[in-house]
Amino acid sequence: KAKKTSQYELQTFTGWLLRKEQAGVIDSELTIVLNSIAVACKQIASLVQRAGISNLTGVQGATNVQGEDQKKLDVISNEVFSNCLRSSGRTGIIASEEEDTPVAVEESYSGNYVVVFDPLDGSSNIDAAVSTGSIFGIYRPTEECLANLDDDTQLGMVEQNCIVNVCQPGNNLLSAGYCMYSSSVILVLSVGDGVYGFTLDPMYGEFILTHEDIKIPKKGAIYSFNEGNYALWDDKLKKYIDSLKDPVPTGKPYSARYIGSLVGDFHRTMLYGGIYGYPADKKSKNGKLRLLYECAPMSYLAEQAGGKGSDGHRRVLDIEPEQVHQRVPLYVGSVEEVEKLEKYLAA
Ligand code: AHM
Ligand code: MG
Repeated sequence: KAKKTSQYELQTFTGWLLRKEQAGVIDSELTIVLNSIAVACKQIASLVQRAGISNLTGVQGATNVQGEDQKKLDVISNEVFSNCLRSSGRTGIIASEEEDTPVAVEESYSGNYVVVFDPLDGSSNIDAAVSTGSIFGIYRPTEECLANLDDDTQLGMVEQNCIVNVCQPGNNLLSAGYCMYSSSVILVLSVGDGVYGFTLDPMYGEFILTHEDIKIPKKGAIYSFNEGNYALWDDKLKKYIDSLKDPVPTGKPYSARYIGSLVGDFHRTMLYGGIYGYPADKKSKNGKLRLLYECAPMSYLAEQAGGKGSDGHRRVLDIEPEQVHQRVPLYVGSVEEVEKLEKYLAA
């Protein structure tokens, strides 16, 4: 007999995590890390919402390792994220878009996880109060106790005479997700058994389960690319984009939607279907988005939701990163849309 549910029964994120733990999907350590990420997201959400009032718009005056202007909120969000992970006592290494190299968390706990994140993605939107988001991925440290410790490439962190490998392929992800700061604040994540979405209830201050087992529609007539770069794209990609605007054979061309905020554009793609793309072009040979903390987490979520993430030729999750801030082209969304694009690029 089905259990009668009360209209007042809410599933909070914490309650959901505990159920996943009871079911053996995640362990208690990962529960703590995910909880601390949710706390960081709540804190960033409130900073973003009050940015105009608290004088947190505008640039900080510094550039990050990738030469990009850091917004005040980029720097603060990075600190918030790092602090929450640090105080969880379960994270050993963190790698962030805003840090030059991976950072070891020196606490009494050695920490079981490597967390990669972009604390405030799409921050160019902040000053206009348009959507932004945080993106994260969680790995188990693969300790390779290499003899040669002179290796100071960005491949890993030297810790206790071991190289803890931060640069792992998306295939190794234990969990990934994002939090979108928009008309509502939504935390979307996967722990390897589908994708779940939680909306922040401003009255309770809790993330409440609102999107159970999200599945990306198999196809969707929306494309999300920065078409301002059209002249810099290669001919195969131009042909693909041109085909989407051709009303033959369906009678209706595709719709263009582009916020310029990966989390917002990806979230819409998850719910409505379609394709999001950030291609390579004549100026940016590998595109703009970072493999470790942007492309791999989004591709993992897409696959968990029955969609696809590709660099145009291969699965993003199969790509072995060589550098922390490595960029790759990204095409992600509905299976049929991503496959259609791959066919054009392979032609
Ligand atoms: P950021 O990490 O510096 O914020 O850059 C990533 C953002 C993505 O959110 C978005 O998809 C893309 O950059 C937009 O770039 P562009 O302005 O070139 O279209
Ligand atoms: Mg980013």
